[in-house]
Amino acid sequence: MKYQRLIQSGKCVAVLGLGITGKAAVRYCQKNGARVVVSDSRSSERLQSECGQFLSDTAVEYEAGVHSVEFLAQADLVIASPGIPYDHKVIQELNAQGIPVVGELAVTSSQIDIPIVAVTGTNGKTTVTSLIGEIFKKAGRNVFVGGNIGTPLFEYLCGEKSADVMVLELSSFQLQMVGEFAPDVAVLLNITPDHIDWHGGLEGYAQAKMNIFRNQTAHDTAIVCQDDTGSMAHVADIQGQMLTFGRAAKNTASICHCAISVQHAGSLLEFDLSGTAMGNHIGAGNAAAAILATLALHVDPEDIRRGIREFQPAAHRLQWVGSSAGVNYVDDSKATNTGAVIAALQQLEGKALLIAGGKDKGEDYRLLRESVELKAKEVIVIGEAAGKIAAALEGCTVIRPAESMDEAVALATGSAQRGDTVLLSPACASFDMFTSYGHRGEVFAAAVKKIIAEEKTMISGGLQ
Ligand code: UMA
Repeated sequence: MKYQRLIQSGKCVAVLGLGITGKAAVRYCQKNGARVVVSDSRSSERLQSECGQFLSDTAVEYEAGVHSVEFLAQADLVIASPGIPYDHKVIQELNAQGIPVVGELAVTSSQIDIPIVAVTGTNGKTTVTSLIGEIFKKAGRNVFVGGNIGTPLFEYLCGEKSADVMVLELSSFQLQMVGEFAPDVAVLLNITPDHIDWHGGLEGYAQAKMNIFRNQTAHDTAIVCQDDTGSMAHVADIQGQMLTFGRAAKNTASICHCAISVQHAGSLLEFDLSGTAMGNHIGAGNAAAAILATLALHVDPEDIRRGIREFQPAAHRLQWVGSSAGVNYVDDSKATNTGAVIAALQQLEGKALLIAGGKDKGEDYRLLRESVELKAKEVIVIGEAAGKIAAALEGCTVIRPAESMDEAVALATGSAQRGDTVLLSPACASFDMFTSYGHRGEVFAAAVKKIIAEEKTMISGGLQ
């Protein structure tokens, strides 16, 4: 409520950053009668070319290429996009002047009167968020699925608001400024190093993640993974009812291969994942989290089983893209941190030809050494971080550089043998060579298809 009174007629709201969140924030604030101004770090030309239509449709006053205190101080409230570091100089200066700078969750949470499931973690959050959404749909619920997965909460609040339950994927960026946000069910999947440069260290990153539980009370549910040391090191302050999942039998949801046993309301529920997309080492943990979250909101176990059975995970997450001569090609372009790469390597059967690299996010690639030694026959390094990764993995396995994705796939294919997997799992952001991780995955898939087609041509040529 605190910030809502600053978003109305007679008030001015400044929106920092005109990306997906920023645009939705502008619409939301204008709908509520506030005057809105925008500040974006892009040059005036770029902002005009990328957002010209939006700027003229909304007729907002804006500054480009800079975030200046002089411009922003006209506002009663500043809404910052998630990608803007909370320790940005301008945010500190505005705070010093008593102008509140907040994130989307802090502004919107008081406007939501339906149950909220919030999901965070370094890896798996998009899959778990989508799976929970799918289960609610199977249970006949009208569910809004949003947050970091794509649709901002501001956008939901500008629309029909017809959902009866909400599932939000939340990044550490979004959790940085939560205000009074208190989800009914909060899920923390794991904490391993990611966005370290942005948060100034692992502890800062972990603290942001733990904000998902910060405003919960004993009536709320907190779900954590007992097997994840990064999460368990931080659970002492959790106020909600804590449910755990993991390999040990003592967990609320205990995982044994492809089966999950759940202690629920005095009885034991069994979930068999075999034959489903979740029927593997990583999938089982994600399914366990989704089962606990949906049971907490009273979904029928049969609807949960149906949701899991029919669930198809999103693209670029350990996505099989083809095979040739007994070699599998797997696109895990979404793996933009070391934890995700380790998880991918653990999950693979056989050996991997790992393609890694891209734009460095300040990761310590030495964390990959153990998994690489165990599972990777070779690492092909690409992009800006190629040298840093090669140095960190020196002595673990064969390391070879490649200039392009085509070359990386060709090198990996040349070394692969029957039963091996060529795995794109970069541990880095994509922006040095590609427009997004999705684009990187598509370029990988195109290179794979080209190689498979060439191999087929060679085989049929040889048979003639
Ligand atoms: N900008 C500035 N000043 C800065 C930095 C950025 O003005 O100092 C401007 C940029 O010009 C840009 C805009 O801010 O136009 C971008 O805003 P943003 O980076 O906050 O991103 P949005 O477009 O609002 O998208 C965000 C999430 N992006 C990030 O957190 C980086 C999207 O997650 C999310 O889908 C969307 O909100 C809706 O909730 C993407 C992501 O990469 C998928 N997330 C990271 C991840 O998953 O690892 C956290």
